[in-house]
Amino acid sequence: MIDLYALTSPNVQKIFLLLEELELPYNVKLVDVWKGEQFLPEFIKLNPNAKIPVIVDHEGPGGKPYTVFESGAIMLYLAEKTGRLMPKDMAARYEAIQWLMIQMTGVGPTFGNLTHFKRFAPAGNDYSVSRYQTEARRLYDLLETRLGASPWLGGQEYSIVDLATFPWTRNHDAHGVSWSDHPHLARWFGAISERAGVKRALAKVDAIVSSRDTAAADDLDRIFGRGRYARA
Ligand SMILES: N[C@@H](CCC(=O)N[C@@H](CS)C(=O)NCC(=O)O)C(=O)O
Repeated sequence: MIDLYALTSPNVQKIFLLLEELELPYNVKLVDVWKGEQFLPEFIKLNPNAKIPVIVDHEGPGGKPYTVFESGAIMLYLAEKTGRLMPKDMAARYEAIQWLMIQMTGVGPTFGNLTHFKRFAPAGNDYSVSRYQTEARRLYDLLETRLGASPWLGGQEYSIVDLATFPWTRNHDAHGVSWSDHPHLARWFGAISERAGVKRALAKVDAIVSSRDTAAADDLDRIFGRGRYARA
């Protein structure tokens, strides 16, 4: 059995998607990051970086419990554990890993910062909005070009790379990007959306009640490292 420490954000959605796709049994343990539960000592023991997602695999290597944090590492771990959703051939596998790294280091941080500056930051951050909007558009175009040359983001096979990137593209409208001028992304997004495991995962995420929209000013200051929490 696997424990998944989670709430609703895209990095967490990735792991719901993967666990459902792999049909592995798991328990969801909610960590309300909007209330600061990621900073509780018992959670820091699981992830010193104080972020979700985290998994605890009670049948880890050697039959012992094993904890994994960082969504990309969790996906690689579950792919290796099951022998699924990553190419077996080394060259193909490293091609996929390169695109996984683009999601982890480019798509996730850029789209996340774009949402932050558009939705949560006080007004007057035009430079930041412009910087992240421009980089987000560049990354959408990169994914479009990739999917024009390859059926899936990782290469010839559907893989964890598709499941890692998909949740970040669900907000493409809010990112100011339309599928009408990204036909390859539209084809890819539609195909993933139709998968049974993806539908099950998104239904589970939708059923989780997050306190994001009701968070108090101090809760927002804590998660965003501002106000009395700022260290600048
Ligand atoms: N690189 C990490 C990022 C994880 C992350 O940013 N998690 C967010 C939710 S999506 C979180 O826990 N935020 C709480 C905080 O920053 O205090 C991963 O991919 O797992």
